[in-house]
Amino acid sequence: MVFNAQSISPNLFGSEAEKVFFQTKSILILACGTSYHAGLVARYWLETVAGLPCNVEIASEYRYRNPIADPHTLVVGISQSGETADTLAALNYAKKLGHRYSLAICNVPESALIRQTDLRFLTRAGPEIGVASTKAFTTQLASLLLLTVTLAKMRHKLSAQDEQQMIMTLRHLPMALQHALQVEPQVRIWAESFAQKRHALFLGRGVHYPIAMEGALKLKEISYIHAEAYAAGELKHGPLALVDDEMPVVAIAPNDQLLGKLKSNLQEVHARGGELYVFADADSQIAQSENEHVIRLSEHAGLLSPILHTIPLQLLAYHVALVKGTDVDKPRNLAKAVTV
Ligand code: F1P
Repeated sequence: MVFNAQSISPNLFGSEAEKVFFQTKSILILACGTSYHAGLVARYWLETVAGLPCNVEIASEYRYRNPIADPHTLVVGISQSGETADTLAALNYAKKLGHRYSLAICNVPESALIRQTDLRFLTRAGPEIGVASTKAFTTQLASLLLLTVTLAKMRHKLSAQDEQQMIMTLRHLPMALQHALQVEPQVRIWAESFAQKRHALFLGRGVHYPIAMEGALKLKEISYIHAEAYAAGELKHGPLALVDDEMPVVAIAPNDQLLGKLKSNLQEVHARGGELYVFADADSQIAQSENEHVIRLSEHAGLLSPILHTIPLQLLAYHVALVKGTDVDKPRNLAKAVTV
């Protein structure tokens, strides 16, 4: 994605965008797989920064429900390929129900999704060679953050000073991602022991819960390890029964306001003899111990944190796949674009 703006404007999303954004009172996001996880992250941003109600639906299920449409709801379709049949069908269904305007966040300019939507934001991540979305995911997140900031600005939720701060934050993203990539040698060591496992649990809270979901999906897709993600507070409602020394538990533990709560969930894993693999920030108050391994990114990155915490999770899936000798670019049974 190319972002050189001095100020953030609706024009980033096409010439019609200003008119549509002024009328927008809520957001409906439709997507599948990794793109769905990007939508779940965006919901936190849209609610918190732009003060907009937001609903995120799995596109493959949406058309089997009878939701109430609202012409002031902007429908956002997210898709790397822009050819995912369920996402296209869900957008059509939303239109039929009475939703008026749609926006595509997509990587492929000539795709069906781009043709069928009113507004568009091209992520320009370059071709995704592998089947599993990786750079498409981080660019989708960056695009959704830009959308959030644009809507927040138009809704007067952002002062000029806040906007400048946000632009600085977005400009800082490439460098912050470079730093995040530096944890690769540590992740490679973890991958050796993960490759021996058959199952894994991923835990996150708040905006990092969908990041845990994406980490689990990547491990499944390219390493063929059964992985499930839970909101950490859900542990005691069932999954805790699975925890033993054969079940690695990966936790996303940034230094945010939910860290204290997350730590008490991790304590429950500890007490059952589980082995913890924690992705923390440099300033997260988390101590390494015999059964608790910690990899730290740089200091807590605020709104950018979910984007940065994606990197070590993608690296983990990648290195486990390399150790296991699976094909990282062409995982069995999966297609790049699911067009049926
Ligand atoms: C959705 C998706 C990808 C996944 C795989 C199959 O694709 O589920 O997230 O990695 O490629 O399709 P898209 O709608 O984002 O192109």
